[in-house]
Amino acid sequence: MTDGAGDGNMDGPGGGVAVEPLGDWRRTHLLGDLSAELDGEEVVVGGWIHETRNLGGLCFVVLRDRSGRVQVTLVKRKDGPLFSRLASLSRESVVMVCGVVQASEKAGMGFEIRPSGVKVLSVAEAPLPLGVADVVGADMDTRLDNRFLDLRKPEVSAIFKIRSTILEGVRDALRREGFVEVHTPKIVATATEGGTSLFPMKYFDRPAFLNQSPQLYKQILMASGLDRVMEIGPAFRAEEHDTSRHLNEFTSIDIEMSFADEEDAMGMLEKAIEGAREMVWRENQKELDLLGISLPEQKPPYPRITYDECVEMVSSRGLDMEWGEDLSMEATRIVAEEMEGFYFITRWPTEEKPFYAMPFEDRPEVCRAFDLNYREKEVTSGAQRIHDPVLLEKRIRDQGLDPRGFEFYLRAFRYGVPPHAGWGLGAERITMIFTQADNIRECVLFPRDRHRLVP
Ligand code: AMO
Repeated sequence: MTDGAGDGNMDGPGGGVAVEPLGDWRRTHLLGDLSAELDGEEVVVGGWIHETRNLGGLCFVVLRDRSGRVQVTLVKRKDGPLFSRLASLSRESVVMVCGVVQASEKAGMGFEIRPSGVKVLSVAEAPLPLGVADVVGADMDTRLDNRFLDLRKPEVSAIFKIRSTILEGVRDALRREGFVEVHTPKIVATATEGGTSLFPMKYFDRPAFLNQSPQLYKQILMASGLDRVMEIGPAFRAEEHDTSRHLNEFTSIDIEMSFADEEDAMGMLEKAIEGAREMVWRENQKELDLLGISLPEQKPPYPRITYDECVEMVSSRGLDMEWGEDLSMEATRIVAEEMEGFYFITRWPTEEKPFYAMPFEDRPEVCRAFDLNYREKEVTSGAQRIHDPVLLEKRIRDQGLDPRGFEFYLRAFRYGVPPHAGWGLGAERITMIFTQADNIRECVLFPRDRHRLVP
């Protein structure tokens, strides 16, 4: 490996500092893997210049990568050109450093790197639109406009590391239960969750929409014999909401399972969430510590309360509520005060839920639908579905929809389909709970909301 200082230079954009090609330099370690135990070992590391303290004869450069930070110590008298090259670089420039790990009681971490070579790979312009090392928080819009910089803060990227583990934990739990991961179309001709919240688009010369949910497709797959399917994918809702809980594009974790009712689906949801919780607990202690939080301790089974009981509870607290209407924010808050953490609300009014929810045989005004809430936040809805094509077509009509638009879906129920149930869990909503984020935008890299289409 050649010493990068001074060879193959090209003038960079940042104040005439030369940048160099990567060449044959490769990292031997991530910064977080270094320790005083490697005393005397030669290493090659790469990262961003987090901060520089130049004391004249001595310069401390703190390098940062995804795993941590390390101090590189330069001595002017000994390091000559290396010193001037590294000490003068702007914050957030990207460098590789080759050097020796030196145990040192004076260094904050008990060791430092004494460099023998440096490669400047990219020079950051100054001033930065968003400070990375600053303790003072920027407003949400500035952060999202400069998300790539925002994510360099470990407490911001921690959320996405946890989100990644949540998805892995859910996937792992479901695969163990025999679920097949599928991908259904996002460009569709029909509404599933109600016609008002669709984003229209043009599909060549035909009108089409961005899908609100894989609902119809995952149900069609129950007629395919795949038996248990799961999908993690985007869902689009043209809702005008401008809240801390709603996005216009979110990631939906969906399942559908055959020969099952809503109770089976609820049990599977408990397994999925518990699988995610255990995996985050095992793999993300560092991120949880960074965020200064601990995971919810509640284990399944989660308590269940019926819609009827909710109405009773809410009315007994003096809030006016008609049987049949959705739970208002205020009503949900009252219920959440009684129920801790995760809880299911079951047996919803049939008219309150989508056409595909299965009504109870002996009380058809109530259906086999459920929500899972965490405190006052809804995280999942699900149901046992209607699998009788005649009843299904009637329910589509009852809800003012045109069955002709659903012909491709109804067909799947005419040639043998088992009873089935499933749910949709919002990836951002569950990430909010696990990371204690108070705004859903913290849990999505590039949010699409009422105002935000870029970046
Ligand atoms: P629902 O419309 O309740 O049900 O959505 C399921 C879950 O998706 C999440 N979610 C959202 N997250 C962020 N922003 C939004 N605008 C948003 N809308 C929904 C929530 C919600 O609980 N087909 C059914 C599911 C099923 O029955 O299988 C459905 O889509 O966490």
